[in-house]
Amino acid sequence: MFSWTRPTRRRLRTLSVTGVATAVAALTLSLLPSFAQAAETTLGAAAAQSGRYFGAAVAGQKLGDSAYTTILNREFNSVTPENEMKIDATEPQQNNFTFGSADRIVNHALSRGWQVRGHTLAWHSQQPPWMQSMSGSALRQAMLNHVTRVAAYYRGKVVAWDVVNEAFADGPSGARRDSNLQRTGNDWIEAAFRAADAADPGAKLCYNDYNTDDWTHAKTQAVYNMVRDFKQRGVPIDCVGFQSHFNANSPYPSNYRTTLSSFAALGVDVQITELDIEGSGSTQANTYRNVINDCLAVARCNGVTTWGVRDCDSWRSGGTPLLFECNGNKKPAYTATLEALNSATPTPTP
Ligand code: 9MR
Repeated sequence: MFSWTRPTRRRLRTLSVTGVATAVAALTLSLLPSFAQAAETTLGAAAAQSGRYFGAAVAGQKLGDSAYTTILNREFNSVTPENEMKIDATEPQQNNFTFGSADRIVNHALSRGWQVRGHTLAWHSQQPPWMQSMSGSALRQAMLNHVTRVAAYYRGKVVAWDVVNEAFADGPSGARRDSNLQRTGNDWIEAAFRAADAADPGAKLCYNDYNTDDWTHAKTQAVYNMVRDFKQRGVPIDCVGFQSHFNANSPYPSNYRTTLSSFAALGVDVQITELDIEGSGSTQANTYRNVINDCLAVARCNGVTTWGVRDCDSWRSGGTPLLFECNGNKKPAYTATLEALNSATPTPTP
């Protein structure tokens, strides 16, 4: 008699087989993959088992593509508008706010009971021309007005905002990134967080960045020190987003889990906000599995968003970094991600 039971998951069955040892082994091996997927069959439902969400960056113009929405609607339960909530999209002329493109995505999500991550209120990039040419106190006021108006408009609809995006420099300096916003004064980031808090007290307020995945990097440490300082001084910050765009030049680091847990220990949620991993086959699948397992190991890592749905939807489509082929087929990376999510304990434990 051979009996195999996966220890932690509900709704998994016990396999009992009699017979010669080789036949048992062969049968077991052939059944393992399907048993590993047996708990839930979509990413969103699998993530929900441990109280997490699984999201995708959504491009509004693709909502008319039924091949795209079939996958989106089946697999995901959170969205981040890929470009539609950025400053150039929502305030193309100063004090003239346009929310139509973002609303289309928000309504698609909310009508299905999904979450929305807002991206992003204050950023050096994708500023409309009027803002690019501003400086000093006029720019500071314009930035705060933007944060206030957009966060207030989406009050109650956006679960978490990337209040400030990519404000630190790459490389060994650990310095702030130079930008027109930074030149308004070093306190521009906390000013943006306070404005967002006043406009939408119920939203989780996140700082979001890339190349902050390796715990030893100066940029990671600089963001960590800022978040620790904010928590100590009572600046309203609730979460840190790790974009996690991984490729040969910016590889998944073996200390990623240390990074996530160290930030979480400061008393903030951590979220994987723009995940994509260039590559293919089992190598790519294994890295996706590692990333998901790292998140699952940290109680305050409460969700994952991939930066797009299919490879051809990606900003780096040549690197085939996502979970679905362009024809909609699930990749090995999808299976690895689903298996990892299905292996999580039912609710995050501290
Ligand atoms: O995916 C976005 C792409 O469509 C835009 O052209 C680009 C413009 O800056 O922004 C991309 O999204 C970025 C995100 O807003 C912030 N982190 C890096 C993402 C990839 O460049």
